[in-house]
Amino acid sequence: MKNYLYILLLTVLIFYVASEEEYCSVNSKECIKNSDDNERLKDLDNKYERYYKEIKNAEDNYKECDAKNCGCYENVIKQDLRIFKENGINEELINDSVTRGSLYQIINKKLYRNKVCMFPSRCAGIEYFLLQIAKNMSDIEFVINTRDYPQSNKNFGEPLPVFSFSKTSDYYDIMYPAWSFWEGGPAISLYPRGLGRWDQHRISLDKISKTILWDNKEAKAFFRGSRTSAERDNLVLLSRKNPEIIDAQYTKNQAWKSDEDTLHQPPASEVSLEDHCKYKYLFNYRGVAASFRHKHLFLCNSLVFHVGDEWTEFYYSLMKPWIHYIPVAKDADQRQLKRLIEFAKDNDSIAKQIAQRGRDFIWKKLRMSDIVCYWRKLLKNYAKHLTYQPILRDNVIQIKEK
Ligand SMILES: *[C@@H]1O[C@H](CO)[C@@H](O)[C@H](O)[C@H]1NC(C)=O
Ligand SMILES: *[C@@H]1O[C@H](CO)[C@@H](O)[C@H](O)[C@H]1NC(C)=O
Ligand SMILES: CC(=O)N[C@H]1CO[C@H](CO)[C@@H](O)[C@@H]1O
Repeated sequence: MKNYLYILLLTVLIFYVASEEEYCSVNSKECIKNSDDNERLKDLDNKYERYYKEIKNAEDNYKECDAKNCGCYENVIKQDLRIFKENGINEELINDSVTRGSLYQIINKKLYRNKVCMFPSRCAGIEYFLLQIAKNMSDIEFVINTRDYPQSNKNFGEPLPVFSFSKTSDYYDIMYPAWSFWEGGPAISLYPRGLGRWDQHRISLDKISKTILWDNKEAKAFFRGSRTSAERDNLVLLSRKNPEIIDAQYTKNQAWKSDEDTLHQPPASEVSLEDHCKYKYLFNYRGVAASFRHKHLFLCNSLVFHVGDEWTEFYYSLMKPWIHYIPVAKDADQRQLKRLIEFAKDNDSIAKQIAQRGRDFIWKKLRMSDIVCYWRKLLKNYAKHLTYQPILRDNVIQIKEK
């Protein structure tokens, strides 16, 4: 009997969710479907009031950081290392971390690493930067995790000084600039050697953004990516219903077997980063961890809708919702997604301004020189926490410039 009730309740609930659009037009003041134009405008003032307040609030509290000497990111480094401040990092702690990644050493201005790297092109993408700063670094050793997922969970075991490119607030990991700034990013058919060369993408995206100016962009929301997380489903489903304002489709990934893996429709073809710039509104979703798409989208000078705020890279916390991007709750339903897009469409000057600020942040504060600077500052600060003098280990190989 209990089971029966439960199933009945579930059925009603599913029906209710599925028919939400129809329900809301009857009951909700916020729903604009079926209402005449006058009412629609009156409604819009109310429904956007919250967004105006958020923007005003964000602008009142925003302070531009000083990009000189990668100063914007000093607090990120401080915060990540804080947990090791009291007791420092001893050799035992490093030994405990070794299984979580690749052990690197800088000894006598030379760079060394364990013989085996789990993802060689990711290690190469990291070593490109390490080689530049090794020349001016005291003797240190550290463990770099090249997997997507962070390693030192706050709920299990002692804090481990493991470097990871992305994390949530549940992890102690020390963030470092991802390998994909140079090489080893996701390999899709458009980027068969793996996304990398941030220096080159910066320039090509900037060029495109200057040929497709804001007023010439299509006032449409756009997303292309594989179904790495179901968080993306709502936008894709909404796009199927409202193709005139959204083009969000799933592409294949390596695990693709049938249309089921692209939410019961054939996979769409991949779209280059540059071709994203044709659209005014670009959605960024996390993947397994933070998405490598993120920084690229901003350089289109399009408005970024950034979904979820859990997964971060080292530079994310300096970018503020409503200043640099439109924040979207990770569990936003279709109605909420649609409303945010309509807000941007109806308020073009606001949308354009946020897009510009987002672009300016990435263009001026996330340069290749900032990445090198971040690595240097990170390792210099990390070095202060080591409680011992590292010596060259057995089983390491020297990494040399290619
Ligand atoms: C750490 O590991 C190295 C290499 O296995 C070993 O020589 C060293 O004694 C270990 N140090 C500590 C404190 O356990
Ligand atoms: C090397 O480090 C020292 C001390 O931190 C600093 O004074 C010097 O400018 C650095 N040199 C280079 C080339 O970065
Ligand atoms: C600043 C701005 O563009 N505000 C507009 C937002 O959208 C509503 C509804 O279309 C307009 O009334 C505002 O003027």
